[in-house]
Amino acid sequence: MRRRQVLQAGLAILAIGENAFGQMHSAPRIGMGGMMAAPIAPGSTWPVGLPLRRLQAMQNTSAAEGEFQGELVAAPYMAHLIDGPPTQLWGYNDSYPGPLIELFEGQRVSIDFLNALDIDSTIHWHGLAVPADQDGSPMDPVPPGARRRYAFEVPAGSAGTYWYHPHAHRTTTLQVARGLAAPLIVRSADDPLQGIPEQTLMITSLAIDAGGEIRDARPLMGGMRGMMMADAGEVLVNGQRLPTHRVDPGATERWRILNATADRYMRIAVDGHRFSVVGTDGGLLAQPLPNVGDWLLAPAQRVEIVLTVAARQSETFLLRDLGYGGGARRGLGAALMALETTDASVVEPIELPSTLRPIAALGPASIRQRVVLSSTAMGMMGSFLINGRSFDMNRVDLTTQVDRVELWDLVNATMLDHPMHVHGTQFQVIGRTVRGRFTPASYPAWLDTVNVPAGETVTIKTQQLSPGKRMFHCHLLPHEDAGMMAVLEVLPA
Ligand SMILES: [Cu+2]
Repeated sequence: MRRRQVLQAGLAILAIGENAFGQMHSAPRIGMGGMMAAPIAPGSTWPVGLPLRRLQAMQNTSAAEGEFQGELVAAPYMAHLIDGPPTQLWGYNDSYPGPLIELFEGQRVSIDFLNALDIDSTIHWHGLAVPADQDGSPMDPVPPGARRRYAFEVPAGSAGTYWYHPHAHRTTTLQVARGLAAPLIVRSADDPLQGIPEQTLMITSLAIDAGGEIRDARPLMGGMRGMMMADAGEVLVNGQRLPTHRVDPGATERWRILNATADRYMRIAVDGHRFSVVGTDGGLLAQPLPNVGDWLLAPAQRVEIVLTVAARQSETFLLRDLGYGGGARRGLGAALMALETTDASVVEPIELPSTLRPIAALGPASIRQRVVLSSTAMGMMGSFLINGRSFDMNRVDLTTQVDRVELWDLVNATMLDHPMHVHGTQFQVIGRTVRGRFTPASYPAWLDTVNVPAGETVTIKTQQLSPGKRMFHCHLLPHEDAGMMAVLEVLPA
């Protein structure tokens, strides 16, 4: 009891220290120094150290075999996040994060959506290959007060960790920053990691001012305000600030970690631990990637790791964002979650299988496209462009054909990193070119979002499986809203 109180006090001090770093826009590495007040109301505190909330899966209201039915309402609601005034969030079904949707490969899904906000919204099923007209793109807005049904089939082989969020024209940042984001997990009947206990860790950020209001979450016209917003936010796991996750010493767990922040790069690490990476955006790797110390998680990316906790009783280790320099002002770093071992006896670790799930080679590419990311003369303050143009949903910027395998060279001619996201498919990174020197990717992985570092070229192999117009954009959401988005038209084969 006493030890626990001491620990929580320690976490509180740590949290305040981290806040100080966030406020000072300072070094990418985090430290313990700095004792400034938290950026919320005087006398209010954000509770830390509470037991990690386990996200509950949304109930399937269909009794039919192979079918999932549910309802999502996007609406403002009052949430009690801090020991202080309540905060008006925008939530799916009055929850933050929104409800976890758990699906199975091959399932027919139908989700009724009611937009109870006062602006257009959509639901984008990030990373899932659903038909273009069910993808919740800005071309398909759901007006305030309107309902629509999203219907699609969960693709075979798509088991993995996804999320859903609004994708309305010019207001995606606003809507995500106010709370509209939620995890979606696709399961397969033959998961090779089935026996390993699992946690979903949904990382979001929220900026709350002294009155309990969401700060700086307004539609953004340029990059500058977005930067301010990102720097000011508190990073939360499953909607909680620095929660405590208790496990038995020596236990092995599978964590699905989602970067669902609007615009924050994170480099994930656990103090005193190394882990195996077993999956990326689109699901499992072919083989576990062992002995990993930290992992870059760009905005919108997911990673699945398997971690064997130290065989030591009653100790605390922090899951951290170590910070990342490549996004310029975005490398802040933060403590995300305390991993605390119980005083139970040490349990036996679970061995990982040597192979997970084969990753199909996409076959030879029949065409190579060049996609240049650039910025206007104003640079950081102005617009970011794709092939010299700002987003116009009435224009087609790139074309492809159903099933055609293509190489895309994503050339970043700006001074910032951009996490680039292609709708409707999962692609593979072939390699990176830095100062003219090409380095092939060392293992295949399914991604829907790839970080393209400043000045580098990332080459991906990609294929679209159904016709229609798809979005291709930067997932730093303020960049997307400011026009760093293109239309990819997929023509019938
Ligand atoms: Cu960008």
